[in-house]
Amino acid sequence: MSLVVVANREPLRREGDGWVPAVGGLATALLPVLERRGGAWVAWGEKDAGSLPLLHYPPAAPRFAVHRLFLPPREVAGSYHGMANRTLWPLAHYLLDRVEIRRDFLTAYRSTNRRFAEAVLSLWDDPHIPVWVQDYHLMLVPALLRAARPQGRIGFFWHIPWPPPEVWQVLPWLEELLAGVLGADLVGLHTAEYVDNFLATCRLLPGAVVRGQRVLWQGRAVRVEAHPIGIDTARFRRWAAEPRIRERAARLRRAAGGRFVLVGVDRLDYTKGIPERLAAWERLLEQHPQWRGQATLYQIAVPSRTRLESYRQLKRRVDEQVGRINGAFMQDGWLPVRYLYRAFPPQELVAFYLAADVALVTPLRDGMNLVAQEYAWVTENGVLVLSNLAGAAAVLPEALRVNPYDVDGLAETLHGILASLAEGRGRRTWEARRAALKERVAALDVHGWAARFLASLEQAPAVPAGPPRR
Ligand code: GDG
Repeated sequence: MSLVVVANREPLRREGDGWVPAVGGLATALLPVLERRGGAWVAWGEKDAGSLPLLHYPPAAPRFAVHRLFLPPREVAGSYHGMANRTLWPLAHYLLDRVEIRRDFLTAYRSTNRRFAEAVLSLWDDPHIPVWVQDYHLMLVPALLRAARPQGRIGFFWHIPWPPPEVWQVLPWLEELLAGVLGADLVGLHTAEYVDNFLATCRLLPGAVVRGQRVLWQGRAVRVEAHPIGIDTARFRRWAAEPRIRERAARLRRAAGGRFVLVGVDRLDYTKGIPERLAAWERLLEQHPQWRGQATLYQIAVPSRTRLESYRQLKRRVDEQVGRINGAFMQDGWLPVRYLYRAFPPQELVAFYLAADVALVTPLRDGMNLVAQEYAWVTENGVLVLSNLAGAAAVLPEALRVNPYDVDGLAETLHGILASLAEGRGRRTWEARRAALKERVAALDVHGWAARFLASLEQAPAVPAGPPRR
């Protein structure tokens, strides 16, 4: 065994009688690493962990094991649906009026984090084997592991934005959570901005000293680095070449009827800016009637966190908006919005990417946003419109950047893009941007992401910090 990954989500999903890799960045990035190195993945076994605590993978010639934890439903309610999704998620996305501060959430979070840490400790027999803890569900785990194995090699990656200290100060238990994360040797975030914010937040922690990109804490030096995540470029290239997918893309264009297709692909989450995007689309159709009958927006919204009232509310809002826009503008079989509220396998998303002249990736905040990279990588003649508040904007500077809150501005930008495409203006510039973006996405490939983080984690430990000077 040579690597232990700890994440809230398991990396495999059921298909028929067997298990196949889950869709999504983390499983894609880390399953091949685990297959190569051997190791273990510790996760919440959401459905049936009681009866199936251990899975070996790949089934024919197992290389690693998935340890699936059973979590009592009450604890899931407080820790996952509570602290993770109703406190930390909105806070990290700067949406302070949605943050719920509740002590029972903290109590449950402490106890699930303890269960995860105990599961790791039961199989982590050699402190040289790196343990890599993932994301905001597990902030206390690094310190729990550190307390039990002072010499252990522990990494932590934060997948969502890390806001500045002024935002974190809303949280009464910031110190406890931050001390939890600082149990790691290496903390990874997507961008330099998040790294700066993380370091600035550590200055709020009594006893922590920030030196360059290190935090001196309890006699150790914790390194903090930007490691922007990418996509599996080889896989997306293969999908984009499949005749079945290309035919599907052509059908989507024909079904749309007009000249132009736009696409949005998001989990239905209030951070993704879907109502603002639809409002911009509505504004455009009101103010520039020449696009009626000519341009169609495919909006895919993948159901997400449907147990939470705020997500149900968002769904009602989006349903209503789509109904209103289609009711107002539909004509002769043309629909301004084609709304799909369901999940799609990623290869089918590729058909939408190939079909679209414009992708609208306009989150209000986003740690990275992989849809932006997927579209930029796959598209052959499209334009990527990207929120300047997504982590992806830092790594894809050639995208056309917008402020997702500025509905009028977004409507005018879209009008400008459609007009330039319709008139064939600026073709060279769009081509140059597209080529530059493809190079960026190639360099960010997810296999490199995992390799770079682990290489940094496995470097000789940082020089002992010595007593902190102030
Ligand atoms: C978090 C952070 C950060 C899309 N539709 C379906 C589907 N997808 C895939 C996409 C894409 C992924 O899901 C979505 O990734 P994002 O990055 O856009 O967003 P989050 O889920 O919020 O992820 C984010 C990421 O972690 C990685 O660090 O970039 O900022 O919020 O790859 O293709 N997958 C399935 N069905 C769909 O219908 N199964």
